[in-house]
Amino acid sequence: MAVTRLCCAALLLAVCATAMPAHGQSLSHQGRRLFQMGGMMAAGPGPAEAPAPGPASEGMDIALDWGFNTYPDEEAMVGDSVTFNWNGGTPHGVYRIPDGTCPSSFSPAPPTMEEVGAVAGEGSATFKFDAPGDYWFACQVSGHCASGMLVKFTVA
Ligand SMILES: [Cu+2]
Repeated sequence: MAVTRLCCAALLLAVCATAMPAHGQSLSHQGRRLFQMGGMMAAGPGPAEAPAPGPASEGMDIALDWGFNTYPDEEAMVGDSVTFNWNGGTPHGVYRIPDGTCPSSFSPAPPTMEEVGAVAGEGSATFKFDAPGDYWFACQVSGHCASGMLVKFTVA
């Protein structure tokens, strides 16, 4: 997409320069501006390149800084998702657990007990709520759940 835009800008520059040679000075000025715009689009890894957010019915993403915090209960709608982000160097992960009790060990038992994000020094893990109900998530690193890495979502 970005490359296509850049080509369009370059093509437009060429067409303008060819079609109206009498005003070469100002056109080359405009052409340069167009080219710069194209370059900005090509270089933009940020918001300009991100897909447009969909309608509300497609759900929103709730971002959580995942660490040794105390998390208030959260609410979400079916179709929403939560994204846990951590990069503090302390290894963390994300595990869905059946209830608000920190498990003594973390091993998969779908659907209410499953790994959402593997343990890593930094990471990002997303879980999408596809049904109403209560969802709990905890960090599966030993002791972290008891230290506050536990959050409840009520999904309607
Ligand atoms: Cu942790």
